[in-house]
Amino acid sequence: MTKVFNVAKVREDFPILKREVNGKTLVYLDNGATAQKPQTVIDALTKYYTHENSNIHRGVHTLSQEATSAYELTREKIQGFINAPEKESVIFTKGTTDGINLLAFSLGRDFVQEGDEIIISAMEHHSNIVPWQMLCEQKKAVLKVAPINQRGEIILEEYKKLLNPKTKLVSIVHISNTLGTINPIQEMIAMAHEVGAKFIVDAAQSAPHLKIDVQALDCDFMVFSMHKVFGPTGVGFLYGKKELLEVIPPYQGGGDMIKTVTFEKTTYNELPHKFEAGTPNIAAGIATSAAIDYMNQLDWNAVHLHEKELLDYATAQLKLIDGLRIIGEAKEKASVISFVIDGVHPYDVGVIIDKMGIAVRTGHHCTQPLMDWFKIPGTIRASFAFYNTKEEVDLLVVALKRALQMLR
Ligand code: 7TS
Repeated sequence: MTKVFNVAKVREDFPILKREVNGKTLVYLDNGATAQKPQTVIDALTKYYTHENSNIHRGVHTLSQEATSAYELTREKIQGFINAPEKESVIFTKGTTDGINLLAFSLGRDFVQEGDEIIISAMEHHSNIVPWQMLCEQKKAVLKVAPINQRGEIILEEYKKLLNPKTKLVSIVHISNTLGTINPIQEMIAMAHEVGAKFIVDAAQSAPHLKIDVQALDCDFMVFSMHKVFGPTGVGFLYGKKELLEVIPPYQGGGDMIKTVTFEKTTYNELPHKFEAGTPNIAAGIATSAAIDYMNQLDWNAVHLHEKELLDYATAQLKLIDGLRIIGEAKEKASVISFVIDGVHPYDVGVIIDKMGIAVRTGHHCTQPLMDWFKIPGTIRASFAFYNTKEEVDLLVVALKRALQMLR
C-alpha cells in the first residue's frame, strides 16, 4: 500500500492544533523547542496511568511484567528507528542534555586526560558546549571550536586542521536548532576517525526531520530527545557502539544498574541497564512507542518534500519583508528559519505576534556564542514540522507586517 501524505489529515491527529490562542487559531511554529503530540501518544500516557501503572524491571506481578515489556518494546522500536545493530546499544535518558552529560562524565573519566583535545563547532547548543567545558576544566583538556562561514556552514578545511592525534572527542550538532544547517556529519565522522577520535552526534533537531541510520553514519554515539520527535517530555536516547559502552564507567549509581552490591564492592549490570539507574519516566518511555509508530506510518519522502516546500516558500515570503535578514543560509538546510528585522527587537516582535496566535521563539536559542559570532543579540525563529502549512506561513508574514507597523 502506498502511504499518502495529506497535511489536512495529519493535522487532525494533533488535537492542540485546533485550539485558539488570544482569540486566534494557534499557528505553532516553535517545533524546534518542542513538537506537538498526536492523540495516540496522549492516549498512551493516559492508558499507562489508568491501566498499567507499576515499576519496571523488578516485579514478579503481572502489572510490573506488562509495564516492563511495554518499556522494553520501546527500546526495540528506537533500535529500528535509528538502525542500531542491537538493542543493548540503546540507552534511555531524560533527553539530549542528559545524554551529553552522561557522555561527558563517563567518557571523560578515563578517556580524556590532561592536554587532550575535544572539538565542537561554533553553532552548538549550550548543552553541547557547557558539559565539555566542565570536563576540560576538570581534566585540563582543551576545547577547540570548528568555525563557520557567513552562510552558517562549518568550514570543513578548518575542521580538518583542528583534528590531530590529541583529539579524543568530536561532538557536533547534526542540524543546527538556530540556523537550520544540516551538517555533513558522515564526512566529519570519517575525518575524525582518521585521527582515532570518537564522534558524538547531537541529533536533537535531526531526529524529527531526517531518516537516521547510526550504522551508515558510523557515529560512535548519538543523543536525542523524544519531545522534539512528537513524543513525551522527560525521555530521550543515547546510542553508543556496544564495545565503547561496555568499557566506559556508569554515570549514576543506584537501583537497576547493579548486578551485586556489598559494602565492599558493587558489580555493575549488563548493557543497557548499566546506564539506567533508578526509576525512569516509565509512562513517557512507554508512550514513546506510539510516537515511533506515528513516525513510521508517515510517507517520509512526502514529508521531506512538504518540509522543503515550506522552507522555500517561507524563505521567499519572509525575504519580501522590508529590512528582514535571514540568519543561516546554508545550502543544506532543514525547515528552521531564523531572522532579524532592522530597527526592531526580536522579543518585541515575538510578543506582538503571539497576540495574533503565532508561536515562534525569540532570543539566543541557547546558542549565545553563535549569536556573538553573527554580532546579534538574538533572532526570531520559525521552526516548522510536517503538520505546518503554507497558509500558516502567510499568517506569519501578515502578523510580522502588522507588528512592524506598530513598532516602527
Ligand atoms: N541540542 C540541540 C541541537 C537542541 O536543539 C536542543 C534543544 C538540545 C540539544 C537540548 O535538548 P533538551 O531536550 O535536552 O532540552 N533545543 C531547543 C530549542 O531550540 N528551543 O528550545 C530548546
